[in-house]
Amino acid sequence: MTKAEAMSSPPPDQIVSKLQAHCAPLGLECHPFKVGWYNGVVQTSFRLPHHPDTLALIIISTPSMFERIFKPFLGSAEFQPETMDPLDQCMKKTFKDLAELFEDLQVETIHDFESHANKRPKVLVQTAGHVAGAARYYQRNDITGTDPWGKEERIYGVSMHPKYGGWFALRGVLIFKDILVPDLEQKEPIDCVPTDEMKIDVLHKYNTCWKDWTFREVCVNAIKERYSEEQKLYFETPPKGRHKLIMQYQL
Ligand code: B12
Repeated sequence: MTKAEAMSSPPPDQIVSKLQAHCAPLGLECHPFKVGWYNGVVQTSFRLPHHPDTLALIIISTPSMFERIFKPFLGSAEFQPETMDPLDQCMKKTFKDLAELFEDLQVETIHDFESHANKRPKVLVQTAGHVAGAARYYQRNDITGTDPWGKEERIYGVSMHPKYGGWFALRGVLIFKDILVPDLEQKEPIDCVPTDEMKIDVLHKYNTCWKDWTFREVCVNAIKERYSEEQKLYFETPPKGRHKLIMQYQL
């Protein structure tokens, strides 16, 4: 970046507050982090190729995203049935719109569903959400006592949000390639699954019976909002059967 470009960039605080203001009415949250915080914990193969002080934001969908942007998107001319997954299409458009708010800056968008040719995800959104202080990522090795699983068993980790418990998703990241934020302060994500017993419970439910929604309720904090019955029905329905629901939303 040249000196002139650096001088013309808006201050990082303004970038973050502008994005937060745009995200809130869409049922989205965004939380800033430094690429270096993320790269500091993931294996080399998952690292993002940017300066450690580069500004990035994790984008989270809260329960109201479904009604606020997804259903309206399905009724819009931009929706192209029979191409890619409808929600992925909606998120692609939304991320594009968010990036276009900063037309003078180089903004890279990476979605949760994007992977490299070798199938490795382009970004690990649970780790990004944790280092940004947005939603704590619980992994098997967070259990301080002995855990109930066999050594060889693969137990996937799960993120939990202080307001929404498990009723949210991590949709991807925006990376401001030219913006360095050496002074950004890291926030510890709130621990809403504090005991070993609760951690075992949430990991067990997430790994064995995620379809019944119960892992989403394991949280000591009062859950502020959950998915609507309509949203639950959409996600419970296998992708092949969703076109019927989509047609109903379009009426
Ligand atoms: C591949 C994938 C799957 C695979 C494999 C799961 C897995 N975790 O590997 C399968 C198909 C099984 C799957 C299933 C599901 N998935 Co899935 N999946 C993903 C995806 C695309 C990538 C995950 C991945 O490959 N990780 C790679 C491994 C190696 O990462 P890792 O174990 O976290 O290891 C890293 C960390 O340990 C980190 N690290 C090391 N030390 C430290 C220290 C700290 C402090 C931290 C923070 C990190 C850290 O470094 C490691 C990498 O080097 C993510 C989206 C994404 N892009 O991240 C969604 C995601 C994990 N899935 C999600 C969900 C909801 C599901 C399902 C419920 C189905 C669904 N979509 O509704 C089921 C539940 C699991 C089950 N019981 O089957 C959500 C989880 C939300 C949450 N609350 O956590 C995600 C984040 C998608 C999203 N949009 O929100 N999934």
